[in-house]
Amino acid sequence: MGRAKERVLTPPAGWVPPPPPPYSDALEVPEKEKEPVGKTAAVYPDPAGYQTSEFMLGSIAVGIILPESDGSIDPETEDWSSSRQSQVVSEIQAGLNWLDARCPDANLSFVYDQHLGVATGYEPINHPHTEAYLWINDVMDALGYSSGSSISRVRQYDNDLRSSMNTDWAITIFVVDSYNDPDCAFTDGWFAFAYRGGPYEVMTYDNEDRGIENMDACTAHETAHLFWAYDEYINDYGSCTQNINYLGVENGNYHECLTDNCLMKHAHSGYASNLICSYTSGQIGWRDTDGDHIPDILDTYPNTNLTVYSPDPTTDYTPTYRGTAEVSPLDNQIASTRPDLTLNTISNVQLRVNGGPWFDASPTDASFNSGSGRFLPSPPHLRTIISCWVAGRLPSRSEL
Ligand SMILES: [Ca+2]
Ligand SMILES: [Ca+2]
Ligand SMILES: [Ca+2]
Ligand SMILES: [Ca+2]
Ligand SMILES: [Zn+2]
Repeated sequence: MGRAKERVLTPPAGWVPPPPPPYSDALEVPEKEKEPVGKTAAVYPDPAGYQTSEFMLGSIAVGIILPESDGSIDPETEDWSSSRQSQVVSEIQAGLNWLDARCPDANLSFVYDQHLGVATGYEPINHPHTEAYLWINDVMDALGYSSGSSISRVRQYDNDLRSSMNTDWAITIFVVDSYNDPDCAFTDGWFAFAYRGGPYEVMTYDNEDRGIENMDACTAHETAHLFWAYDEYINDYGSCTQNINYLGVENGNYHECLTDNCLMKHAHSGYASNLICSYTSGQIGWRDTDGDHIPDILDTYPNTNLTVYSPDPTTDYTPTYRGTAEVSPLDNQIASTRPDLTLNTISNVQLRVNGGPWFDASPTDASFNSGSGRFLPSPPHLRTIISCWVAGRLPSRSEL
């Protein structure tokens, strides 16, 4: 049976092809990479290895990695100059400082680990964004991370950054040189993307037609994705009810339900107008329902417990009382299987007997995640009331 010849239609004069379907530049980490078990599992209260950017509060280590093609695999078309590399770093820092300025209560701080010009055999800009793993694997290999997928390599790097820089979170920002590229975009038209929840975002030097001078806006937008923000412009998987983030905040400013400007709706005009809508704020963990300047995620009381002394009453004149004080994280709405996290710590535990003066309990562990007090009580035939006061971000007390 013969096959019909393919028909080739000539478009009428003046015809403009329809734009490609709009894609969300926020990617979901593949299912098998989402919550790997084993060595990355959480040791309470530390985050699991896959929780590198769970909510945007506290200190953030930022790896800035600029791949440099060396011609060993692909023909070379780009070469960084040090002045353009400096531009990239200062634009990124401006974008992150912009986020800090939007929410002082988030207490954000950033520390940087810069790798400007890591050799790769590929010319990243001459690949589709779906092949980013090729050059990411290459540069992560050069940085000492040579096993696993590109996501897992960058995660390992993020975790190392977090521990060496002693921060709450870590993210990686790759910037691909696009200086000589005609459309300043990957071969499939993408020019920036990020994984929701981390571990990395990718930008091109020129941000398509927006120019390096607008990389700060792009950085703020992509970094919000790393901390679970959704896009609000029309896109292939957006909806008003999508709500996968720590607080479970819906995408209420998605273009179908609300038209407010926002960093996540119009990255550049939202940025220029200093606009982050309340939905995006909630998605990245900035919501403060009671307005006391302590974000909801950290606005929790520690749990305290004094252990009843046995026997009661006792004839022991020097009984040792024990108790525990623990931070109590808010439920993590991303998934019930993901550990709940908090940045709160127990800073002090105090005791008093029968309304007397407060005195410090002695911790039995260095981190004060449990505390015990030793003291001489009043004569044991009298009823003794022991009070425990725990200072965390918010104090808590219990009585025995
Ligand atoms: Ca090169
Ligand atoms: Ca291109
Ligand atoms: Ca700028
Ligand atoms: Ca609050
Ligand atoms: Zn986006």
